[in-house]
Amino acid sequence: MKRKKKIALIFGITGQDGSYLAEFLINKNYIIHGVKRRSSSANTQRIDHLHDSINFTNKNFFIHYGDVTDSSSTINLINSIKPDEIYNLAAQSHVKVSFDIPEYTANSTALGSLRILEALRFLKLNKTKYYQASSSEMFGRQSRNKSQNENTKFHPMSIYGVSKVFSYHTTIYYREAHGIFAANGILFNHESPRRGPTFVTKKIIQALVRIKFNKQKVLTLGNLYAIRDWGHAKDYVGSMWKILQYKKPDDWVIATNHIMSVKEFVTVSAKKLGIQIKWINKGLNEVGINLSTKKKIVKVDKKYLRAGEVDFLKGDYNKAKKLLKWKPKVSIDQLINEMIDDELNLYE
Ligand code: NAP
Ligand code: F7E
Repeated sequence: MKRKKKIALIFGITGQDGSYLAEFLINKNYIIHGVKRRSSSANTQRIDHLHDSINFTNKNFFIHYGDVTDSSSTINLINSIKPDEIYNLAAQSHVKVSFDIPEYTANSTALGSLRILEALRFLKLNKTKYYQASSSEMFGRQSRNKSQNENTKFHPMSIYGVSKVFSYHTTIYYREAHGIFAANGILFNHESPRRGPTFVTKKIIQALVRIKFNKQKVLTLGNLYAIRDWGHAKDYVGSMWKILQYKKPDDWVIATNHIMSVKEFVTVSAKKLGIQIKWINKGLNEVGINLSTKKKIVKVDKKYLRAGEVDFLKGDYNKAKKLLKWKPKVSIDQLINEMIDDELNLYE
């Protein structure tokens, strides 16, 4: 007998991770339903290739309007689709922006998870599995000499981080109190050519490529000394699926355990583009000079500094490695190469 195809519902399908996850699940033969927000201009560029071309309509791929700040659309979609798996990737995901729009961030990033889980409880869909996109930002302020794992105490430094802590505990509450298969993936920073342009890796690579082609003069950044554990989004979406296939719902750190500062990321990326940077001065006066042209190409502006900064993140993913058999495949070096190549393609 032919096995019935599994149905996945992805909130946040138009985002970086949503698009890679949709590709991953298509390859696993899932029927995919995705939720997109109404916007005044197109917001489906990352997924258009999956369902939409002149001669092609994917019969296993459906997009619906919805919003996790809207309970009625959330419950109606879940009720009509009755998915086997829900991936909640929807969020106001920019940490710096969460200082500017804290209430909306809490509404989408914190209460969004509550609305979905409450819908599952209310509809008695106790076979549907739920994945929560938790974040290393929940760890927030940490000491510099230790990696963070599933037992590390949270100390969030933004309303984004606080909202993710709410969703993390809400997920565990529905698991323990209502028996829902609800799991947290605590993912450290992950990037790709599809990364939004205001996140630091994409911003750096876009700017350096433009500088190389004389389309931009200077790259302006905030804290050059923040340290992150950067991986590839394509690698990380595989862990989301594995988390929901594990024999029981649990909480998992997903990371690479390799770290780099923002400043090193700039230096390494520039070098790959044939630009040698010499750093001079300190604090807000620190600048990066292009050694061959002697021109200032990197500077610091306090408008990119954060009221609450997370200085250091390094993930210990041993639990996922041992039990999920998950490990990152793409190194930071390969990630930077891929992001640079993608950007260079725009100019060639
Ligand atoms: P992203 O590119 O910003 O994507 C976020 C997605 O959520 C987009 O599809 C966005 O729609 C959607 N969204 C935002 N507000 C919504 C709302 N009110 N209702 C419905 N959808 C909404 O983020 P990402 O990098 O793919 O990350 C995916 C998830 O993982 C997020 O929850 C993020 O917080 C979390 N996370 C990310 C990282 C990382 O390093 N990337 C690490 C840990 C956790 P539009 O396209 O219309 O904006
Ligand atoms: O900043 C510093 C900034 O905005 C990284 C989200 O996906 O990962 C992401 O959050 C670091 C920070 O990512 C600029 O201060 C310096 O220390 O790329 P980012 P993030 O804040 O770490 C976590 C895990 C998530 O969950 C989030 O959803 O870089 N930085 N100068 C800068 N950052 C930005 N954006 N722009 C600058 O000019």
